[in-house]
Amino acid sequence: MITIDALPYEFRFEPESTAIVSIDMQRDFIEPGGFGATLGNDIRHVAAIVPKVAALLAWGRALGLTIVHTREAHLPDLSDCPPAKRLRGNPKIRIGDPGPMGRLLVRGEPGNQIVPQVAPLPGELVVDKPGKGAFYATALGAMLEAHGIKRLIVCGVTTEVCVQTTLREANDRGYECLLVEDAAASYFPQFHAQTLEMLRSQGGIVCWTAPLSTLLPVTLEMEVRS
Ligand code: TIU
Repeated sequence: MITIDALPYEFRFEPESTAIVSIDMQRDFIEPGGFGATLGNDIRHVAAIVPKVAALLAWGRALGLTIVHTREAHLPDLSDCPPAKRLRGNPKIRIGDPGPMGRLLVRGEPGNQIVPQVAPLPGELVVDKPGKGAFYATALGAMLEAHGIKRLIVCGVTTEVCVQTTLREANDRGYECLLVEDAAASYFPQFHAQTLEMLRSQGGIVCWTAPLSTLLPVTLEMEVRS
C-alpha cells in the first residue's frame, strides 16, 4: 500500500488496483479553434497543465498503473449527440460543424486527438465518451472491472465539467478517487478552486485531492517497504 499526503486526509492505493484516468486532453479543448475556444473560452489555463499531466502519466507508467485516456467524441452521424447538447448556447460553430481542426468533437477528426505530449501509448485504454461523465454510455466501468481497478487517480479538463462529472459517477460506483489538483484545469480559475474545495469537503464526500508534488516522490520501492 502506498500513502499520499492528500486532503482531507491520506489517500492509500496499491498500484495493481489503481488507474490513472486522463480526461479529455484533446486538441478540441486545449488548442485555438477547438470546441472550448468556440464556446468563447480562454484556453491558456487548460493548455498550461499539459506538462503536469505528462509528468503524472510518466509517474503512473513507472509504477505500473493502468492508464486510461478519455475523449469527448461523437459518432460522425451525431446519433449519440442529443439535440439539446448540440443546440445549447450560442457558439460560433456547433458540435459536428467543420472548424479549423475538422468537425468539432467528432471521432477521428484532427481536433478530437489527444495532444501529443500526453497521448496514449500502445496498450493504454482509450474511451470515447458522448457525455461529460466518462461512465455514461461507455465501456469504462466494464474495462476497469476487467482490470481489477478499485481506485482512480484523475487529471484532465475541465475541472468543473467532465472531470467533476466523472468523479461523481466514479464515486457512486464505489471507486475511491484522487484528483491531482494541478494536473486538472478549468477555463475559469475560480471554478477550478471551488470545485476542488467542494469535492473534498465533508470528509471527502466525492474524492481526495493532492498536488502533483506529493505524488512524484512515490516510487515502487516505497510500496515494497510499506
Ligand atoms: N466546456 C467545458 O468546460 N468542458 C466540456 O465541454 N468538456 C469537458 O470538460 N471535457
